[in-house]
Amino acid sequence: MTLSSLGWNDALAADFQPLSSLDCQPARVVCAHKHACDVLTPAGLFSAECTGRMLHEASTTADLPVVGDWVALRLRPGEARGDIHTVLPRRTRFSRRAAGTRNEEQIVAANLDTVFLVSSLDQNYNLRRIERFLLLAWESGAEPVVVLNKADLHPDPAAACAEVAAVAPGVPVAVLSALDATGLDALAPWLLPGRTIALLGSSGVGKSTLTNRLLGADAQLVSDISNANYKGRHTTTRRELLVAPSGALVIDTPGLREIQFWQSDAAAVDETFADIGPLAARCRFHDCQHHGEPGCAIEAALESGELDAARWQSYQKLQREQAYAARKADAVLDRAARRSWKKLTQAARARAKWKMEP
Ligand SMILES: Nc1nc2c(ncn2[C@@H]2O[C@H](COP(=O)(O)OP(=O)(O)OP(=O)(O)O)[C@@H](O)[C@H]2O)c(=O)[nH]1
Ligand SMILES: [Mg+2]
Ligand SMILES: [Zn+2]
Repeated sequence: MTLSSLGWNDALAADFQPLSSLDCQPARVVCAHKHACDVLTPAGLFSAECTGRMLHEASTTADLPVVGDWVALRLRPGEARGDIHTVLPRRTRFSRRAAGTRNEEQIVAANLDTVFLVSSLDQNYNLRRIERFLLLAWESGAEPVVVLNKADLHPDPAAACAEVAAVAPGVPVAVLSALDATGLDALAPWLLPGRTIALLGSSGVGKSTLTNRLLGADAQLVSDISNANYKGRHTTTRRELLVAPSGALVIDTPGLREIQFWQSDAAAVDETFADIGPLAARCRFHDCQHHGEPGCAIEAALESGELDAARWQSYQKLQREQAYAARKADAVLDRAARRSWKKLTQAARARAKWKMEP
């Protein structure tokens, strides 16, 4: 295994350059716990802890490593363990708002090239949920692919595929059954060496079943380090990022129950609803509210059936949520800025006082 087979590239190398003097090496996070991680390097798998300094300087959990991150690792001499000094800047990140009331970003996985948005063609099949996932995927910066699993449970998978393609303009849609191992070939274009793919979706849609299919039977055994070379504690490790036989790096994630947006941007809404923008551009007034104005192309399209009413409602709802999330994120930034300003001014006052004292 080489760094590039783990997804390393020139841009990451440039970011890492100043850290190499710290006696650190790059490592990829395959599983993140609270303050510790399992990381993979060309030499194998290691347990690693964040340094106290790193924990101290982390202002939110988003500053701590997540699966898929690249970190600067310093190995402890003679041990299969090391310390994480920093997280390298993330290329892409799949985030949502943390569950509960806290207004905090939860990063589900980082440095993804592709996200497989897995839905099941059973009673949980839901176009509106697919739209929500698509919105998160567009915000992540990774390329989305909709995967419709459990085709064996649907009377007409092709019809479902067409329906999904209509709400996911420009996004590839694959229909398959992970259980029967049918239709898996459709995913081959993304399963490329050194490319990182995360499987995301609600609980029970078959992400882990599909992951196992993509990885083959011995996947869990691939490239685990032989701890025989190292003294010290034996470490048990759990992995979420695994290497597929094709060389692709596959991340299985736990099912997302709530899909709340984090600092979502309006561009992601436009991408998710790529059919609506051009339609609205045909309204007579450029600031048309699509609410009774003359020459409204949206209302005409709703009437003719060209635009599905449920999709239009979903668009409006997600747009409102997006605007709300953006306002909230701004407020958090404001508070953080004010806090650090207060610290600065307090320090300055303390200095001034100290100078004035005889
Ligand atoms: N009929 C059918 N069942 C499937 C298929 N894929 C997965 N399942 C079943 O769906 C159930 C849930 O599968 P998992 O792979 O655990 O789902 P998951 O998405 O990983 O769920 P979480 O880990 O909770 O997020 C299991 O009972 C699987 O056997 C499929 O293609 N067809
Ligand atoms: Mg699972
Ligand atoms: Zn209009």
